[in-house]
Amino acid sequence: MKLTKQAIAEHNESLAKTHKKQFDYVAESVHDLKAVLQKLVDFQVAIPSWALGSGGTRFGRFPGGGEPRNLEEKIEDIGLLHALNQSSGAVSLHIPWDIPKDINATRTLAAMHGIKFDAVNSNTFQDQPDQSLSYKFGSLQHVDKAIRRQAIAHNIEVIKHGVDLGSKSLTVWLADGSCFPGQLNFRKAFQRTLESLQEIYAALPGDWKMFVEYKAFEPNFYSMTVGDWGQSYLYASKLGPKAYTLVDLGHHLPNANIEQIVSLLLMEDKLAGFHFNDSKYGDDDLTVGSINPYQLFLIFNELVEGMDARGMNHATDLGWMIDASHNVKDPLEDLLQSVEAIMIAYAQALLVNTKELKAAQDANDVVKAQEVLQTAYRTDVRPLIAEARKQSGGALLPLQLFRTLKVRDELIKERGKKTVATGL
Ligand SMILES: [Mn+2]
Repeated sequence: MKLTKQAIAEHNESLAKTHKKQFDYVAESVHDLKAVLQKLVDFQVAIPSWALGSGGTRFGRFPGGGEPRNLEEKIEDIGLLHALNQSSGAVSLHIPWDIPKDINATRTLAAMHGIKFDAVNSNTFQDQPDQSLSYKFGSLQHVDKAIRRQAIAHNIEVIKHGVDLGSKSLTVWLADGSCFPGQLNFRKAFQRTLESLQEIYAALPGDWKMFVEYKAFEPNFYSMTVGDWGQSYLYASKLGPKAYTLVDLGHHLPNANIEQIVSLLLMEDKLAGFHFNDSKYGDDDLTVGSINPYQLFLIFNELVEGMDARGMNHATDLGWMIDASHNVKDPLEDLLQSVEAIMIAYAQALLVNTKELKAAQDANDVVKAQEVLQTAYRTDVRPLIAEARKQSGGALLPLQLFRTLKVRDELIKERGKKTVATGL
């Protein structure tokens, strides 16, 4: 299905009057409106290739129909999202679930939709049918050198696919760890993992980055070999300047102060970027901003403050990706909501009065500091985001237009009711 410019124009026209009223109201209080809008226009969030189908749990999966059957259809789906919100101009590919069959055709198709290739992701957390050795007891940490070799070779192959596509980074998430006390020598597991990562690091092209993602628990329930930001930071520091720590919002223990982690990693120039999602209990992979939007705002506040302190480009100097799955929602609707939540948090962070905040901090005026932050957080910035979208050719209300045009019904007509996408 292709979304026409005319459909978007008609939708925007029908909402023009209401939008103008709402936009004018909020715009009046925004300092340097033009710059804020431009930052919102520039900001792009990569969509993971594994999130375009219905997600499942180990108990079951309930596909909703019309799911993309191959990489081409996944790129088309992201094209739809991007046409609607103009903020989803990248895809993060998972190998081996989404290996391009014809590189040139894949690149051309993506370019047609204005989609770039963000970080490529390796997978040593499950065994593939054609794989000779098992990752049951880990991959890069494994006691058996032959298994480590296989996992290293896979990561190097992923880099090669990424080079062909024009990606610039490799994300390594390891399920490695142990389920029971005594199963693993922590120190030796760390050393083996480091040595394996060093071999992968050595295969990175000069302008590439390696993102080392951490996770507190699951699938291993006693220890994870890259279990928190400290461990990831250790690997990234020992590996060298091209290695960074990737923060996945769902990969922390409950109540972790993620914004503080982000602030310090950024200060040390070791923050790779994000896997956005939200959670109530653990790695729930829920829609971004659905549970704790204030935390998301506080994270963006640290990002904006920290990136500005280092003179970084908000749009391009860190990796922005969604990593979520949707068990009961239409995946495309969920992704529209997720991108919107990210844009809202970013816009609110751009509105923080940094001068007032600094003055309050220097004066130990705790009440004022809270007021400054919450004034920004409680501003309804949705018309600003809608305006930025309109200026880039997107829809004022992407989700509404998605439903009006009955996009899912069209996709079911094209692809069938029983299609299943590869992914989580
Ligand atoms: Mn992740």
